[in-house]
Amino acid sequence: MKFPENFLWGGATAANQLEGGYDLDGRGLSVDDALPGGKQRMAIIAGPNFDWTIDEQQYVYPNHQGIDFYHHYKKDIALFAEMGFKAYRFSISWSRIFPQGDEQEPNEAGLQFYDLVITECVKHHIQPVITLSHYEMPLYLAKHYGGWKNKQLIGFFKHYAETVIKRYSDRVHYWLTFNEINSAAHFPVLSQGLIQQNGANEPRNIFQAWHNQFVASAYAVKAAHEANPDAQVGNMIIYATSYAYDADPINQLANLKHNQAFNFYCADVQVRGHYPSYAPALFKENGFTESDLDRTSDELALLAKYHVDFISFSYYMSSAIDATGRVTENISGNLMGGVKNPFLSASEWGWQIDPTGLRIALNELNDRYQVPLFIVENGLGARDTVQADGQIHDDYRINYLRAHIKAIQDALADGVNIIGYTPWGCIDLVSASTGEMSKRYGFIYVDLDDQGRGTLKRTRKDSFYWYQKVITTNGETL
Ligand code: BGP
Repeated sequence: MKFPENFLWGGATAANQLEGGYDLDGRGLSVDDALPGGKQRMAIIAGPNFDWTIDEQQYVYPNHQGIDFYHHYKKDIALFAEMGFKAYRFSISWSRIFPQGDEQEPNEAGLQFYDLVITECVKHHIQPVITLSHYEMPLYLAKHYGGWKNKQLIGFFKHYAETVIKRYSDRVHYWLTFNEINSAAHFPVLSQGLIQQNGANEPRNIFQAWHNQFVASAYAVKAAHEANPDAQVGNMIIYATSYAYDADPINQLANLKHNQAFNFYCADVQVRGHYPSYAPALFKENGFTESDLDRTSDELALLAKYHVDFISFSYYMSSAIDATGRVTENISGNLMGGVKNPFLSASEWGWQIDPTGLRIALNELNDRYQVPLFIVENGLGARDTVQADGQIHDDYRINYLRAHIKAIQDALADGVNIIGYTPWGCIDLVSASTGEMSKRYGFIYVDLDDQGRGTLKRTRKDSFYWYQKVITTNGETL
């Protein structure tokens, strides 16, 4: 099966994990700047209970320097072009544009930085695919407004989205609203600026925050379509194909419920434009009722009118559900929890590797929504070593990606409409879950360690040349 002619091969990154320059040219701090790297990080992200009242001057963690894309973007984009990228997915740092988040006037220096990045992409015939909010928001909005559970954030985000969409829409056709919006179930601090002190431990707040994000996302769809009728706006979810552990109906039912609550809930609203019929039952399971949510009829009308044009999603792993409790072997590190699937191996971080699960994901999403699908993240986090010859021979990464691209090819043959593939961390960057450099995904190696030491030198890995060939042959040579 051939890949479609205009298939968007490329790569993906996020501002907070890559840019650095966190305090340059008027940028404000973001939620991610308050999070350290290393062992404490996962506990905070998943907890999330930590003291973020400490002096902001102390937020000087090595991970905030990213890989200094802020000063290397030209070189880096040239390397993407050398691989043949048709698309580059990156995010705008909201606090670079609105340092606190609640200002009227944007920070012109911040806007200019993305002008430069976009111009560079266009110069190399690379389509920018822009995520409006990727795991960060102005820290001020989290601290002083309580994060996304506060409805005022809708207006702030609307203003931010309109500002950047108006500014860039002559050159940008693809927009994504909130990165992995459904991940708030696991990481409310990154996704919604919610910590325990402002209500993350009450599911009702997470659902209210989701509703507010749905409305904010609908405003972004409206702004993008008004600015450019050809603009395409996608939602962005983390999709982890989920299996019932066995044919026991109890497990099958638990898996169905898990899919509703995790894989589908946000997409159902953002793609179909209305809340699914199982929503009241889901609220009840989470200890609250429909009337506890503040959802106005105007907002619901907006959701119906400005649903997204396509679905984008990340895919790294699958999970297996055993509700009977018969299986006791849990899989440590698999983000979505669940039990160990005996048919699968896992990465060093416990993410279960499952290319067939990607084919299933694509079919499931296609069956349910019938809209174009864009895989905007996929990849293997691994520790790379620079060999004696100065090169990085990352055949493990090539094997992972090859198997997943084959699965995409199979899904195309199944009849699924897939518009692109942008593997995660196309250049090494700081990991979201560990806050460290040593978990790498890139085709391009960056000389930087977990303490922020290194020359920042970029080196093409073996996977660089392999992916270059994949793109030049439009997926025929894998
Ligand atoms: C996704 C996030 C990314 C990214 C990726 C890999 O969930 O959208 O920001 O980091 O996962 O995760 P990690 O860096 O934790 O390995």
